Amino acid sequence: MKVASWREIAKAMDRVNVVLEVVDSRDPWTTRSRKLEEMAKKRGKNIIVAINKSDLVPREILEQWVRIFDEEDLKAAYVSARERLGTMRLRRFIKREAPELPAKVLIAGFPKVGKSSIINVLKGRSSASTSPVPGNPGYTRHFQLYRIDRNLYILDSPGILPVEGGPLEMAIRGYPPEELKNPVEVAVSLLERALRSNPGIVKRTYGIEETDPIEILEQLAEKRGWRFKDGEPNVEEAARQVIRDYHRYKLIFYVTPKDLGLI
Ligand SMILES: Nc1nc2c(ncn2[C@@H]2O[C@H](COP(=O)(O)OP(=O)(O)O)[C@@H](O)[C@H]2O)c(=O)[nH]1
Ligand SMILES: [Mg+2]
Repeated sequence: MKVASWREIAKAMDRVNVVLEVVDSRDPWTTRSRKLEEMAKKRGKNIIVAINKSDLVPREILEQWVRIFDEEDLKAAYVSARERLGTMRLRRFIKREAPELPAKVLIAGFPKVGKSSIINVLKGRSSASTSPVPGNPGYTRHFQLYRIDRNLYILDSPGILPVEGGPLEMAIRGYPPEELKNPVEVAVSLLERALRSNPGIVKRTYGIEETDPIEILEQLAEKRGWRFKDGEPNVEEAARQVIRDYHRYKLIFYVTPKDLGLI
């Protein structure tokens, strides 16, 4: 996973007039980056929030998120890059919100929010013929501006934001579970959220009836035969599995604005 530095992001930002911040519908609040938003504001760049993976969350919740972002003066639209839902609307939205045409767009966000998928759908059928714009000053191999149509150019390389925050935030922001120092603590929080959001989820995903997160991890380790050397269930491996399953959409749940006390 190649992560850009904030300096690189800033440099890329200087070449565009729109920043498309991609967040994950399952938890838009944690996957947004206030730092990115501030950088964009300071540079006078328009920001559009693409709430991606909308196929995983009910529409009414997505509508709530759009309104919440709106209250923060951020234009937002939900899309599913995977199902190609809302992507034509997103194209039109970007052009409408650009300060001038062509819209030149940097797509940025934390790892795995779907930046590359969105770039691909925005390119659409024209992708075969897209090519770097010659004479675009200062562009490098890493940040090439591609012409999608007369009014829409995008930087071909997404800005991958460095993953920062507390352990739970880092996990939700796509940090690999293998590299987390305390996966158990993170998995416990994730399971608490999952059970709150979708009480039947643990039973459906793992066939485990338990509702206490630690017990769930123990039973998962037992079921899979993961043990520490002393024979105890290896809850750390189970915890990493739970985080992986969140990343891979096997453990599906989402956070609502209400859960976070935002409405
Ligand atoms: N369910 C769902 N998965 C998506 C969507 N967009 C991307 N993904 C998946 O999310 C993962 C990361 O996508 P990718 O575009 O590589 O994210 P990036 O790291 O931000 O560039 C992949 O497994 C995609 O298939 C979406 O709209 N819905
Ligand atoms: Mg990518």
